[in-house]
Amino acid sequence: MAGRRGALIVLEGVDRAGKSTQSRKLVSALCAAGHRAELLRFPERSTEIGKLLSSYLEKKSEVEDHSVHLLFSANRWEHVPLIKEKLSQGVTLVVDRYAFSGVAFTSAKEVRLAEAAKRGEFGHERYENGSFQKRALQSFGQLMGDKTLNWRVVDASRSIEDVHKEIHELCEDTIQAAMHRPLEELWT
Ligand code: 2DT
Ligand code: MG
Repeated sequence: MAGRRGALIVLEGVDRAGKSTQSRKLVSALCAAGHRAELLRFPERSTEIGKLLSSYLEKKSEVEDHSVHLLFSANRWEHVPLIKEKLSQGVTLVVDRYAFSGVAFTSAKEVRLAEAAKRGEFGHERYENGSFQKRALQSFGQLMGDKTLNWRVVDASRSIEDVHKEIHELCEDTIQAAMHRPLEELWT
């Protein structure tokens, strides 16, 4: 069908919510159902910018807070031409984190100094601790106030299969709806 485009599906949430597992399963299920679907993730650590981010996240290097925020943003922008091309070709993209993680994780830093004094770090990577994730979750809640985006909240405490079934059903609807919306709306 002419003009038929793919949907941009973003999975957001705190660390260990199951986004990566669900993203992979979703792409497989959509492809099995006859859609063209591909997986993307951010940060995408394979590019030059992505390598800087990976090193920062693994605590192998230090980057000033504003600068690292811009590097995360640049890491998405360097993929926007590819994203637009795929969507316009009719490929549905399932994205494991996008700009909402950028806002949520940077804003969660703003009260870090006071909290960090009280709590120990217990993750391997930067940001992997309970108090930081809690603030990021609060920020995701605020971002969901934007009703121009089609947010759906999925209860990730259930089994992998139950969560997958719900996400897959939601995405089938989204793919149908996306076909009737022009691509330009995504970047205005
Ligand atoms: P993964 O564990 O999903 O690889 O993420 N992050 C992510 C930011 O701080 N800003 C961003 O713009 C993005 C996309 C969230 C690694 C960490 O990177 C954080 C967790
Ligand atoms: Mg992680």
